[in-house]
Amino acid sequence: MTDSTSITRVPGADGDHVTYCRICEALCGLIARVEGGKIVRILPDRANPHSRGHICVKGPALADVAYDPDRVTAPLKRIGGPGEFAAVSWDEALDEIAGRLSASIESHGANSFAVNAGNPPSMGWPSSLAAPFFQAAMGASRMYSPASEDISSVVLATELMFGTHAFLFPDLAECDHLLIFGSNPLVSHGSLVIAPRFKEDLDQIAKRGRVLVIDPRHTETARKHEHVPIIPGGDVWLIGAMLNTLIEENLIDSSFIAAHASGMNELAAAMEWLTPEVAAPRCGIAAETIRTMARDFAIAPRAAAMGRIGICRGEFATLTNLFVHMLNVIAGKFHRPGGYGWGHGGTASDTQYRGISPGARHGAIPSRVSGLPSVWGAQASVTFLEEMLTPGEGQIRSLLVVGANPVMSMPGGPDLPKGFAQLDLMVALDLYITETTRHADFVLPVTTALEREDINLFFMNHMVRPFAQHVDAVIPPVGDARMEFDILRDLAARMGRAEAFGKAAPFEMADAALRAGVEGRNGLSVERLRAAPHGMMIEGGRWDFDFTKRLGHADGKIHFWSEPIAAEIARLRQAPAWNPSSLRLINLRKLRSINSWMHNVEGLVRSDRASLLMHPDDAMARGIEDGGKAELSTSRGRIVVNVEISKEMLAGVVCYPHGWGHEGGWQRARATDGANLNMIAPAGPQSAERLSGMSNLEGFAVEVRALA
Ligand SMILES: Nc1nc2c(c(=O)[nH]1)N[C@H]1C(S)=C(S)[C@@H](COP(=O)(O)OP(=O)(O)OC[C@H]3O[C@@H](n4cnc5c(=O)[nH]c(N)nc54)[C@H](O)[C@@H]3O)O[C@H]1N2
Ligand SMILES: Nc1nc2c(c(=O)[nH]1)N[C@H]1C(S)=C(S)[C@@H](COP(=O)(O)OP(=O)(O)OC[C@H]3O[C@@H](n4cnc5c(=O)[nH]c(N)nc54)[C@H](O)[C@@H]3O)O[C@H]1N2
Ligand code: SF4
Ligand SMILES: [Mo]
Repeated sequence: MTDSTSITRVPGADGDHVTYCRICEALCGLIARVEGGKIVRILPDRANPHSRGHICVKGPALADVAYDPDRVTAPLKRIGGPGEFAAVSWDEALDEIAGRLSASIESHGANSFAVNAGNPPSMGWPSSLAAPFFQAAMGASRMYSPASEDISSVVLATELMFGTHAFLFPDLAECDHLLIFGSNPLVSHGSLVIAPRFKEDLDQIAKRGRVLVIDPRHTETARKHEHVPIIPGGDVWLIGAMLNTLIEENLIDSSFIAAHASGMNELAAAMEWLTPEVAAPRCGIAAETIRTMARDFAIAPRAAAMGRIGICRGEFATLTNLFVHMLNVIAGKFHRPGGYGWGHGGTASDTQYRGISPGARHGAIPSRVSGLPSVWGAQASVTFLEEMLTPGEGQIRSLLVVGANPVMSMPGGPDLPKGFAQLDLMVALDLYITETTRHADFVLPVTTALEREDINLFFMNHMVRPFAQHVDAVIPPVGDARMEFDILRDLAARMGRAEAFGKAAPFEMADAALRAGVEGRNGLSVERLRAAPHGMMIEGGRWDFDFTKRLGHADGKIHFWSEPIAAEIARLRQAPAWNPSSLRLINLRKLRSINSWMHNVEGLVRSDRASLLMHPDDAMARGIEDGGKAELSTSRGRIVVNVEISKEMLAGVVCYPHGWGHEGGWQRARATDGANLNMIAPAGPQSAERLSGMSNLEGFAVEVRALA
């Protein structure tokens, strides 16, 4: 326990500083102890009423990142080949960038400029605003992000059914029967549903009722609960057949559907063929089990079904996510205690939820060459390279990368440098010289979470128990690092284009959002949060609002039927069966890693290793030994991987993490021996789901061969 009398708020002052982790969505409360101006320890903040002392190994490692000798702490300018940089002053860097970017945009047009914004900046408030504001300042429309490896399919499913992008999530606090499709919250700590004590929530649900984990791997979460093994990509069949059963056996909430939904009859007719018998061989689950799962779910009074990344990136990612939404609504689990629906946190308001801005609508900004749709304003990653390489109006000629590592995180990422080489200018804002930033003309140093004031604004509305926190910086910026927002506003000003950043500072905008939100009437404001450094629970009342005011379709209904839904169900019906002779690959998240960027922390990587998990029968059939090396290949190429034989895997399915196989200036990371999975993942515009532009990263065909 920390002694509250030693709490200080002055950045860099000795004593204990209250802060929170921004590595994953759990946003655990932290206490950073400063001595002699340096952080000497990071502890859990037991006084944080939301995380109540929960942290994982990665939280304390934020200090290792802050003080990492490999960290970029001065603006760097390229003086030679990739990775060859010299330190320059901020003025020199920003003036030269302003001049070159202005010239490039003047000769090639605003849409020759593109932004690639990554996951880490989206975890903070001012940092998440920086890239979109700069994009607007340039008048450019193309934004690349990890959305198409992460959330585009679920965002689109929500848009099609509800006419909004607000996230729907299960009420873990009161649920008694939870279905988890493709998520491993005991390792990931949850995504799009925020509960830092997810593990405890699941234990409580299991005590009251049941937790079913539908996953091809016997995961950490599956081991503690009821595991339903599934063939990768089988969820669309399983859930479709569960819907078919509910309709067939009339286990549907008819009065809710009559009042609030449209298209039920069309959907029912279109699902008639998708019986449990048809689905069973496609998902590897017996027809009777599918029926029982559907019935048990329907009759449980407080039940919810949630999905996450394991169902977001297969060949039918959007339809799978539509089916999860439909399962909840049709079985009568929507917007009720223990069920599934929107949150009611700090900034939630009917106006904020309702509708979608024109630029964020599905397909508003189609890709230039292949015409893949944008989702939520984001371009499909698989079009990035061709948009750099294909000549013509709108060819990407200048690029700003803010906290993204697409060479590691996008399918086909290792080919992106071919595109980077054609650019007039590439600027990156990052903590490290990475596989991506080593190709930039300038790398500009940014602050870590410990060096900035922040507020958990973006995350408030999908917390199981709404919570708000504002924190000050723990230490001043290390070296010459600056906040993304300040860097890009300064750069836009030097280009004479700062108006898009507006007059309001980020925390004034946050204050306005809080005051406009549901708790605004109760006096929630930044000032009030400043007075509660450990953060405060905000009792929005999860179901205490009129959900119909948030439905964005013109008819005010939840749509079960529309042209895209019809087309996807028809496409499913025609889908060829999987050839069982080839192996399928799924992705793995590990506790000590976060995507591609914490492998330079000795304490984390020492006992972490990228290995291909493989079922004993599959290994034996190929003469592969535990701990041996193997070649993992697809039609795109081959990588060498370590093999771990594991009964966790379903036979026929192998599993490997992304974010390994390092190059660049992070020396410890470079010494690790993994390989970049996105070198062999399906890439290029043909590989994506056409409807959402979602990358096909889950369950693709691979071959594995023993290496001597
Ligand atoms: N420690 C750690 N935590 C993280 C991250 C990290 O890198 N490390 N990354 C963060 C990020 S960016 C995100 S988006 C979240 C993601 O959060 P989660 O979605 O919980 O992430 P995963 O742990 O990858 O869980 C996905 C699960 O889906 C399973 N799966 C794969 N294919 C299928 C399938 O076809 N059907 C079904 N039913 N299951 C399938 C996988 O075996 C895996 O167990 O995690 C966040 N948290
Ligand atoms: N094959 C495969 N590919 C995947 C996934 C998968 O499961 N399998 N997962 C996908 C998912 S869900 C995601 S979210 C993406 C992640 O994709 P990205 O966001 O592109 O990659 P990250 O590894 O999160 O790292 C981004 C960069 O941010 C830097 N960084 C860290 N903190 C900060 C900061 O505060 N500010 C700034 N400016 N930079 C910072 C890091 O040094 C790193 O270079 O990967 C996706 N790609
Ligand atoms: S679970 Fe770990 S990485 Fe995620 S917020 Fe908490 S301490 Fe940070
Ligand atoms: Mo993600």
